[in-house]
Amino acid sequence: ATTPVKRALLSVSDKDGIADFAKALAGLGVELVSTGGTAKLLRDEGLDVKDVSDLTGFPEMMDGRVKTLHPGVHGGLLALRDKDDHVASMEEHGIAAIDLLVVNLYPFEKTVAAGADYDTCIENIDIGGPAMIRAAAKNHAHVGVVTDTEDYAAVLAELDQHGGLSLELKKKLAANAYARTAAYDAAISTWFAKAIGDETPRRVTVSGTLRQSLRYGENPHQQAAFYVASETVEGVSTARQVQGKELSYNNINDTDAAFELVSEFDGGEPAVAIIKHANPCGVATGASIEDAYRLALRCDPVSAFGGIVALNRPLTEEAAIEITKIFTEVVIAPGADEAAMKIFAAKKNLRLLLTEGLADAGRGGEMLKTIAGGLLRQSRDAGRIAADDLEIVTKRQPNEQELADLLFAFRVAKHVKSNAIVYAKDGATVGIGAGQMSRLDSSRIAARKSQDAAEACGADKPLAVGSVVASDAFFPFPDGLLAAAEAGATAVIQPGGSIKDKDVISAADDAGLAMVFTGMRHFRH
Ligand code: 93A
Repeated sequence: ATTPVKRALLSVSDKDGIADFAKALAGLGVELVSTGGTAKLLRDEGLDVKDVSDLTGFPEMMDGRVKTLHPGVHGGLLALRDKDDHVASMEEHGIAAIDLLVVNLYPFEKTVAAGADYDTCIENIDIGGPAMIRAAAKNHAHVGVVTDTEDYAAVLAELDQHGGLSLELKKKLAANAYARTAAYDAAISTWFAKAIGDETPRRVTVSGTLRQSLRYGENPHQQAAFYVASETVEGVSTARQVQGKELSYNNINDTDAAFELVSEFDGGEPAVAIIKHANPCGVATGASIEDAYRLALRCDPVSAFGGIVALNRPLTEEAAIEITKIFTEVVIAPGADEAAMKIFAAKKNLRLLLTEGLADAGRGGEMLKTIAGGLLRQSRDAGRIAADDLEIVTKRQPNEQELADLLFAFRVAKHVKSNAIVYAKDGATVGIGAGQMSRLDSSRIAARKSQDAAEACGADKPLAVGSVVASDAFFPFPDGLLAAAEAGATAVIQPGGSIKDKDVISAADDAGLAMVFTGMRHFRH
């Protein structure tokens, strides 16, 4: 099952490491065949290389669209070496067996990510490469197929030690090769659907590349791994971990929630979000990042224990001192200064992730959720409410501070699992009710949290007194709203749109509340 490698075909767009790899192959006595650009590079490195056109008897033509699509190549990849009639066909047609195929494809994904125009994207659809990859992978009993630069070392190691490739490695390479062509076509079909404005393509394809196998999933009996998409977005998938234990499944999920939330506060003041179980237990803006952290922590210091902290500014020494006062699992921030890093270094287990900047909260993209036997697909909730979008529905208008807090609270509520109720005051949450089946229960929980927070910080009245309240969806009845008024809220932000809106508005008027409608709902499940 170990097959020798006498001839290798190398055709790569990403030329990283190819010269060294080819040199090593040549050193092992392997004959090299290459397409134009790859052949030129290898010759410049002093290697002896045959042109693919020597195998095909055709020049590369049509801007390179046709270079390897020929029986001289595909026969050499697909022929069964142990089948007489296959061998006879090779001899009859002068086809040379190819034992190792090294191909990486035209950079379609990168071309799209760079915002290239339609024609450029089309030109970057590789045809010959995937055809060769699929052929070689089908014939893995005889052919090794390398589609990732990171596999060069493993191939060389086997050739060096065993003088050939083991069936085990060839199977592994073949499986990865089909995953590569599948991902490639997934990227093309996704781009195409977008380019023609098809929001509901007949088929959806998802792809990702393994970043990290995880010790377990949400629970220890669940197997898990972390895959990253080809499209890069600032956040947990692109951040650099500078210290701490390996991230767990729940860490990654919560860190994502935390960073997405704090990225809502891009242009504004320093902001901090503390996340537990994918819900914020405190979010605040402040004069400084350490100030914002203290205020975020004040909202629910009990839940913040073992939480995930996201910052919209680089971590400072002062913030690092504050954060390390309690047990925190992960901190993610767009940078950290030296002094802050020193303080964190003393907490070996604390994971610190650094990003280059914030995520674009208004970006598009899609969300996928698996259900039993299927997938649900929707566009990302990129909705952001600004002051101009608001409709004031009560007799009383919100004052300037209330208005700012309403917008803040609604932006936070977008990141709280439904039903979401968020009390906020002076740019900081003071009570959050999440994930309840009734909006009234979320209201009650948020109010209770604000009492607990008051007790914890020694305030003489619940923090919700004099606050504003946000609801991710409309109040179906006045009860939830009245609970908020009772808790001390003076202004309300909610989507509106209930058949009982009239009753809710008059209840707000009776309670002296100011209320605004956003016309946009932010369910999150
Ligand atoms: O335009 S293609 O689809 N037509 C082909 O016949 C073909 N054969 C290999 N592109 C083709 N390739 C691709 O060329 C390979 O997948 C590789 O990405 C690239 C290498 O070209 P060069 O060696 O000229 O840089």
